[in-house]
Amino acid sequence: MADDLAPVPPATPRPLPEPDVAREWLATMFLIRRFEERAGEMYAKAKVGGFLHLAIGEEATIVGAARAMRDQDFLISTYRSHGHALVRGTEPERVMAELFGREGGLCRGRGGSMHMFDLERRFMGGYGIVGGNLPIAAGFGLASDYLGTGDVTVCTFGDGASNQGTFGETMNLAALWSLPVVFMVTNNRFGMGTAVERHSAVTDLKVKGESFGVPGLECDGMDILDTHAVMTEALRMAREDRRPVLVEAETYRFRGHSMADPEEYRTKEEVLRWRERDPIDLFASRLVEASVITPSDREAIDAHAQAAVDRAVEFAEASPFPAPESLYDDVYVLGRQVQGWYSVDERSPGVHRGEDERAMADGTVTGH
Ligand SMILES: Cc1ncc(C[n+]2csc(CCOP(=O)(O)OP(=O)(O)O)c2C)c(N)n1
Ligand SMILES: [Mg+2]
Repeated sequence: MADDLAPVPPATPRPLPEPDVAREWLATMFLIRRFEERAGEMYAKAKVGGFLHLAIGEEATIVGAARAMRDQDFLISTYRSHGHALVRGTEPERVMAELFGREGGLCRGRGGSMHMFDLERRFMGGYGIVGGNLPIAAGFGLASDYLGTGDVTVCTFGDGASNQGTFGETMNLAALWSLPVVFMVTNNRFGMGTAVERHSAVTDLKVKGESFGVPGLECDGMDILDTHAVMTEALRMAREDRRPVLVEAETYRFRGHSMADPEEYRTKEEVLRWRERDPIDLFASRLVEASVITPSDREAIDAHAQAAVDRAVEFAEASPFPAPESLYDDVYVLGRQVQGWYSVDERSPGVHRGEDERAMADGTVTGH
């Protein structure tokens, strides 16, 4: 890959937030980093089944985006989503136990690494299908509009996913229906082993929504301050101007695509060059320079993250596997358990679109 693709820091450094806020951002990036490292170790020890995709190197995109959101906003991501659960406040114990396939996991061990889901914290998953989360995000946006809330959905996906048919379809409807969704393309330079310039005719990914009517912004995804500032503006546009926005975050994953990646498509030197802009080191150094923290505070914050991850592994180890007879629990939806779209009817009085169809489904109306 060419040197000129390395990210350039923003010309004017962004201002720091309040010290307590800055410390929390750093602590959360450390938590994600240490969690991911340990998850990788546990995978190597065969404690984790299925696939495992780590977001090491991408922490600023996760924390910068999530901290620009309100609690009631929706977040939806991909199979690289442990950090998205953690940043929304899901306990590391439950995320680790989910990786281990245990009963104490976030989805009772049913989802595994790729299918985290925490409705209470409005983290809407965890999807294994590349580009599969975009139309779902548009659905959340439509629901927010329909219900008249001010909630915004943030949808993260990769550079590779921007080539999927779902990308164009979703951009079109999101713009046509003015949906309050921020689409964040996490450009980590590769879709598996294929570099962005080999998989996308247009490599300036922020412009890929423009012909559909979705404006694009861009941030330095290695810089949490820049990511947060740009995402704050994107969320404002979605919430106040009622329109979708596409934000390209320039980042890099320091590890392979998944644990099964021999990384033959890039050189060690390239990875090292990007590691010089490690998002955690960049932010921690800035905080030390500004005397917000001391070097020993940094160590303490890191140690705290490591202790949280130790507890998560202990919890996961101690949690039982689901009972074999529970295999089919939560798989089939039976009869009237189906709530689906017509639950909208039950939230407010009066006649709604779809009411007739519901009656038809019940057999109380025979059709028109
Ligand atoms: C529809 C579909 N096609 C292919 C795959 C296999 N696959 C899994 S991840 C991936 C690469 C996606 O790259 P990108 O969107 O850049 O996200 P990243 O993994 O870099 O975060 C592919 C091709 C899949 N999961 N779903
Ligand atoms: Mg990618």
